[in-house]
Amino acid sequence: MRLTRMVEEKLGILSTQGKVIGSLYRSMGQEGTAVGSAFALEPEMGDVAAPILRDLGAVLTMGGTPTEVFQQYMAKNGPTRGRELNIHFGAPERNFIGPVSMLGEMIPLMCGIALGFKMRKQPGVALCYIGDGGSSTGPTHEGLNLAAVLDLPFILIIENNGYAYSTPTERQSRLTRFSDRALAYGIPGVTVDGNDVVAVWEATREAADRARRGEGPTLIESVTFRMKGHAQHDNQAYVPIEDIEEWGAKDPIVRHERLLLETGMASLGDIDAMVSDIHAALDVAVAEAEATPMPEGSTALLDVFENSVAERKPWLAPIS
Ligand SMILES: Cc1ncc(C[n+]2csc(CCOP(=O)(O)OP(=O)(O)O)c2C)c(N)n1
Repeated sequence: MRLTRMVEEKLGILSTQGKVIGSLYRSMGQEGTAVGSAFALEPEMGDVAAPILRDLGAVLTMGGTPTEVFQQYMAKNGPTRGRELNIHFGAPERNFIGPVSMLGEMIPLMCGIALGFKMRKQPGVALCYIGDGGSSTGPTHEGLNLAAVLDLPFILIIENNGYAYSTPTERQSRLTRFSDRALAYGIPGVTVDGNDVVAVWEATREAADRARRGEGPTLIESVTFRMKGHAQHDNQAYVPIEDIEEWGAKDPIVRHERLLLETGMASLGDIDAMVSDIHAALDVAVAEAEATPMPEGSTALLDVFENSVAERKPWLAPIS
């Protein structure tokens, strides 16, 4: 969680320096949801996650590196070689899949992966994330219904962070608990404190165990708060300041550090040392990303569509 926060803080600096291409999407306040859930997966059993914009913590937990994240944000010759930005990248060999931008579309897609696990009798579980806003889209319903009727090893986490861009949650749904939607699909639904990383871990672990036992999907609503605007350009003037203060006091990192200190699992010195290590590692990662060249312009049209399309259509062919 601390690594996630610090990567985004570094990105804030890079953005101010004009080095970030496109916008910067923060997940501040939501690290407990992303990290707790991804940590509950068992990559060696084949489990796969599909992180979206507020889930940098899941990307890093699954083995995405800060260097890759910086390269993506700077459109360098990194994971997607400038074809995609921010955390729109995946590494199937490291068990995380890059997102399709159209909100909700990852749900049927991840159901396909879950169906593959089931048909091959493999123990893997597919975990998908969606925001409160994205949960209103058609594919969310279609996907979850499909997962339910086919008893797929699938988990959907609805990250209820109070806003979808500027639309507050009460304009998104008449329900006060998104987990109540599970009833309509005939599957279990739980609401969890998304700022309690251990609670998120436990709920996801339980859902993964169920899925592995062949008992089908679970819907988890993680209640949290988007502490920054939709992206760097959004000053979230529409969010009451009292709400930001209230949720700031429930910061998932501070809460977990308190737990570690109170239970004696870590000392202040341990935490300080960890933060120093992260600082040093991120300096290296930024330097690596800055030293990475921009992708070759002549290749810009390759790997966007299937490459033979570029070869067949002269106007799509690489520019020489
Ligand atoms: C189908 C679709 N509609 C609109 C968008 C543009 N869009 C991207 S993120 C976003 C807000 C999403 O809100 P929410 O799902 O609550 O997630 P949050 O940003 O709060 O994490 C919108 C409208 C999109 N990507 N896909």
